[in-house]
Amino acid sequence: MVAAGTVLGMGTILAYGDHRQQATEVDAPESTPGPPFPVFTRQEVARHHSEADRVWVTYGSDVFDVTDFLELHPGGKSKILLAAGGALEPFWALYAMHKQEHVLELLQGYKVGELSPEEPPQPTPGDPYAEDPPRHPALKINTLKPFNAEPPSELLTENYLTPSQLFFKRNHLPVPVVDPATYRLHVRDARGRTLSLSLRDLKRNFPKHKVTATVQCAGNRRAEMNAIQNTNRLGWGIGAISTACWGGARLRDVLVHAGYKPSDEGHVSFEGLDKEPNGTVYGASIPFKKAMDPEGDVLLAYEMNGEELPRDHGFPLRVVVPGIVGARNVKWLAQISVGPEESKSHWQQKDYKGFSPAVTWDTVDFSKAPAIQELPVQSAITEPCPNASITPGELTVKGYAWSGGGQSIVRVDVSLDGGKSWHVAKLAGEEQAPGRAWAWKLWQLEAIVPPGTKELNIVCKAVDSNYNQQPDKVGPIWNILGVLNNAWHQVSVSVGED
Ligand code: HEM
Ligand SMILES: Nc1nc2c(c(=O)[nH]1)N[C@H]1C(S)=C(S)[C@@H](COP(=O)(O)O)O[C@H]1N2
Ligand SMILES: [Mo]
Repeated sequence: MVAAGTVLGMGTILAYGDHRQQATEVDAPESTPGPPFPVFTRQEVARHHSEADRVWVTYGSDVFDVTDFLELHPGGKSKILLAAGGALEPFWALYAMHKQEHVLELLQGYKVGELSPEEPPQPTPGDPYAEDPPRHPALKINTLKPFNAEPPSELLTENYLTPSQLFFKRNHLPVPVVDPATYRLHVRDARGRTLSLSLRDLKRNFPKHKVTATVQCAGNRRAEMNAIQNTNRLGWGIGAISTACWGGARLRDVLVHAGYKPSDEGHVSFEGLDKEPNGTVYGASIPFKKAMDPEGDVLLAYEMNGEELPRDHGFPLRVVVPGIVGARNVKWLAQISVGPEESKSHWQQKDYKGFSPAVTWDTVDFSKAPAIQELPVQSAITEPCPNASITPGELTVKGYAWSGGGQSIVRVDVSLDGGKSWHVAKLAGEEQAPGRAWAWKLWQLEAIVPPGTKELNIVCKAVDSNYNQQPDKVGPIWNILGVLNNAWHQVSVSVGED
């Protein structure tokens, strides 16, 4: 029971001291016999997910009421609240510094009960999603079936490489079950034959290449478009974007092996193993030029953040097309072909295209707009969260910025007054070669909020290496598909008394 607070800042030591005294009065450590704890089900725990209902969490089979610890948490209140009503394990797996004796001891002080033994969940018979993998509870779910979810803003820019479990997930169909031993990638070669490559062939016969690249869905930030006029499509927040270090064979090497030459032309089409009930598979294509470009860094990835590709992200193999819209990064890759035409797939032809705000479902002509490939310059504020209440004094504003096509981010401008005056944020992230800046920059601004301020309207906009900037308003770029929202991101917060 020695000073758990010694690793903490001065301010918190006192608070911890107070708490620990109380804790030793109420709690019954293992050594002290006491009355047995009440028993709760997971459902009962789940009801305690907000301060109003008290905040409960579980660890192992113990239940804790940590409401009184929220303000004392060195990692901040908003982070504990992400685990409210559920288990700490998936969060502490990401923030493993919690697995220290002083943290566990501190937690014991808040014990209020134990979990009742539970029945394992029964799968619904005939559910095509029954084989979907387990997911991290912090993900904000857009739709469960198919699974579409994004990391909460509070965690999105905590790491330069998004932990794979928190990486946004955008599935159009159930996650296919693939046996890596019998898996084969089929490549239509230059002479019209089909090459069949095992995972081992891909790993052994082609050099392994690693690329840090950001993937962004064209629908990122659609919620802001839906607020103007509903598109009735997934209301993504600012989190349909994430960054990973991908490892795999270069697509270029595989195409050369299949007899293609850099002077060839056309499109490279990809098909996934995920199927609609009628047998239609997910598909998309990219220009042959991008696929063959020695500086294009297009990968057939079998690794994500140094580990085997997770099932949600395309196990055992996916395409990673740096700088290009997420939709072309085909997961669970089954087949590659080269031809004069783009992929015939619905997702290449009838989706993921940009239109004028004037175009309606009655007037839309999909043949008139090019398929989205490189995405425009983008940025968003991840901290503070919208409608947060802050205090005067020091304020840290955080976010991400990224541009498509390998353009780097040269600057992020941040305003605290809705765009009247501006500050330049500090950028952080991997330095990547010009034209090959595939990964985002995280940015941060330290500002002072003067006393007497009532509210802040925080705005950010990024500038890429082509000096392209984000448009100021969402309205004029609204479109029926709700794609390509890269307007200035705005977050309003109220400022309370210090
Ligand atoms: C009741 C649950 C929790 C308790 C008792 C707790 C306790 C603590 C303690 C004692 C520390 C300081 C550790 C040290 O420096 O040795 C800490 C740090 C931290 N915690 Fe938690 N934590 C809880 C839940 C969470 C959750 C759910 C998250 C994330 C979603 C989280 C994120 C963090 C982070 C990011 C830090 C590092 C802060 C910094 O170093 O700036 N914690 N926590
Ligand atoms: N086979 C297959 N590939 C796919 C998809 C899919 O549904 N099936 N979704 C696409 C879309 S729209 C996006 S934005 C990215 C998302 O990748 P992630 O889930 O790894 O974040 O995968 C793309 N590749
Ligand atoms: Mo997407």
